[in-house]
Amino acid sequence: MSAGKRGALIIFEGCDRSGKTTQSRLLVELLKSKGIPALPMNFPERSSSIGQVINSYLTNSKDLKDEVIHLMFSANRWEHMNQMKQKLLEGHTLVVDRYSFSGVAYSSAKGLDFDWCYAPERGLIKPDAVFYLRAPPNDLTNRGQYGEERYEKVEFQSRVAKVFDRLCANEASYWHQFDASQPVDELHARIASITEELLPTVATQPLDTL
Ligand code: T5A
Ligand code: NA
Repeated sequence: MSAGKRGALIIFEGCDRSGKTTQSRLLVELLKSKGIPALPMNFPERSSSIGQVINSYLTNSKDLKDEVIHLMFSANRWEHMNQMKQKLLEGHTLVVDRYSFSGVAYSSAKGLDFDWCYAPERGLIKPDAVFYLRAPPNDLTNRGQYGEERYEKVEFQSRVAKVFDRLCANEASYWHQFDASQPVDELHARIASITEELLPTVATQPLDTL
C-alpha cells in the first residue's frame, strides 16, 4: 500500500453465536486473497493479564462486581490501542470481532447506566464500519455450544440485543445491520461488497476517536 494510505477499522458486533467469528474470518481471507493487508483481532483479547482475568470471569470460575468487569473489558481494549493505531497507519485493515459496543451492550443489559458504560470507551479509535449481525436470540440458541459461558441465556441476550439496536440507531452513520439468520455465503457477499466500497474511501481520512 502506498505511503499515507491507512487501513480500515472494521468491527463485527452482535449477540452470542450471531456469526461474528465466521464472518470476520471470511472477510480477512477475502481481503488477503486480493492482496489487501488485513489482520484479524478479537475482544476480549484473552492472552494479556487483564484478558486472563476476563476469561476466568466468562468461564464462571471467577466472580467480579459488574462495574469492575466492565472497566476490565475497556482496559483490555485500551491496552491494544497503540498497536492497533500503528497497524492501521501502516496500511493494515483490522477486522475485529467485538469492540466497545459489546462492552456497552452487555453491561447495560445487566442494569448499569448506558452513559456510564460508554464513558471509558471515549477516546478509543472510532471504527470506519460496524457490521451488526442481528437475529432474534431465540434463533441463535440452536447454534453450536450455546449456553456454556456466563452470558449465554436467551433472556439476557434479548436485553443485549435491545442495547445493540439502540447503538445502531444512535451511530447510524457507520453501522450496517444484517440479518444474521441468512446463509453464511450470502451474508459474506453483502459484507464484502460494503467493505470493498469502504476501503478506498477511508484510506486518506484521518483516524477519529469514539
Ligand atoms: N463481552 C465482550 C462483554 O461483556 N464486554 C465486552 O467488552 C466484550 C468485548 C465473550 C463474551 O464477552 C462478552 C460478550 C460475550 O458474551 P466472545 O469470545 O466473542 O465474547 O464470545 P461469543 O460472542 O460467544 O462468540 P462466539 O464465537 O461464540 O459467537 P460468534 O463469533 O458470533 O459466532 P460464530 O461465528 O462462532 O458462530 C457460532 C455458530 O453458529 C454457526 C457457526 O458455524 C457456529 O457453529 N453459524 C451459522 N449458522 C447458521 N447460519 C449462519 N449464518 C451462521 N453463521 C455462523
Ligand atoms: Na466470537
